[in-house]
Amino acid sequence: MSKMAAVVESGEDAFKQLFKFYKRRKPPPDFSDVIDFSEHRCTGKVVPLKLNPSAVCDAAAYRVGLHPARDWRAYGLQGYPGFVFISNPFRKGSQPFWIRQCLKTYPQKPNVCNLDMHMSLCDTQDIWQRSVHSLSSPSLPRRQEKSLLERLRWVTLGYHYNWDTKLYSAEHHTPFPSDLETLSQQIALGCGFSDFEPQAGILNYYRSDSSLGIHVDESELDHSRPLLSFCFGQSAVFLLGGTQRQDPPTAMYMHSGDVMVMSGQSRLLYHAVPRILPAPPALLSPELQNLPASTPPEQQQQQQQAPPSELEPVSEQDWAVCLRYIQSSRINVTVRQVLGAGQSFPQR
Ligand SMILES: O=C(O)CCC(=O)C(=O)O
Ligand SMILES: [Mn+2]
Repeated sequence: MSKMAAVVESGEDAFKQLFKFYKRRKPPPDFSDVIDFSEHRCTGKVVPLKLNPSAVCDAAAYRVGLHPARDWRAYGLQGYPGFVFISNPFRKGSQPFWIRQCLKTYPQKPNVCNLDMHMSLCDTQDIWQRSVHSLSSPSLPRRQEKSLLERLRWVTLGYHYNWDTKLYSAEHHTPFPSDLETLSQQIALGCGFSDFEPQAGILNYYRSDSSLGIHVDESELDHSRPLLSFCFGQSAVFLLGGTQRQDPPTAMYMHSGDVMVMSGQSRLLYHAVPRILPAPPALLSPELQNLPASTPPEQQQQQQQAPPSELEPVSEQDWAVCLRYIQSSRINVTVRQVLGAGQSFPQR
């Protein structure tokens, strides 16, 4: 019997126990039951999934940094209909753009972040500018205070999720970023959702000792729409459970660039992130090759031959800050449709 099986059999609440098992530091847990989709092996519960590549135009995918949809490696899990795992569909050199958006652009106003809860508008006006100095100077002595970027835990986009009431509202809304909207729609199209409307986003920023507790995302009013999840930076163990909080979960790794779709019968499953893990170098380093604005002439020529991309180049200075951040942190972006077609918020 594996160590994990012994743990599960010892009590009723299998999810809680496995969460604690993977969160444990000393002694470190046995990770051998964690599914790794990057190994491209369809063993155990893992099944290859046929997506709908003809629904995604190659040029549209290219513009947001994705490979053509026919090259996406998609997997499902037996017992989890509607769950789709796409193993890093991003082209090399495109993750830096999305990482920079998550760290420099999306935390800006009018978006909302955890720092707004206890700081003045003026102090959270430019999180990036106020953090770059300490994050780009590796030789600085040990700092007393963490930079704002290091204290960033979440950002909300579009209909802003209210963490206290667990509700969205018509009143608390700002425009959803159009680049993230386009990226999400390409992924949704490939998964057979032609009318997905990204209306709310939650960005979670994890340090190496962070975790995310067991929960279901049920605040959206239309559960027939998929929930999309994008990962960047360090890896994580993700636990996908059942419709009951105590149902035993399946553990899987999420690496940088991986995309997960929870739809259909898997849209309302319990899930959690018990652990952040160092990314295997082979999975992260090649993905983080930035193609900066000042690319050498021969490479520029190669880029000119490629179709136009909406991804604005990331400057070397910005990338140095992102790289330093991402070397010890993970960013997760979930994109949600809150309202169905023609639906509105109930009157309160
Ligand atoms: O970080 C993750 O992979 C999961 C995030 C999540 O479940 C959420 O934001 O609701
Ligand atoms: Mn969630």
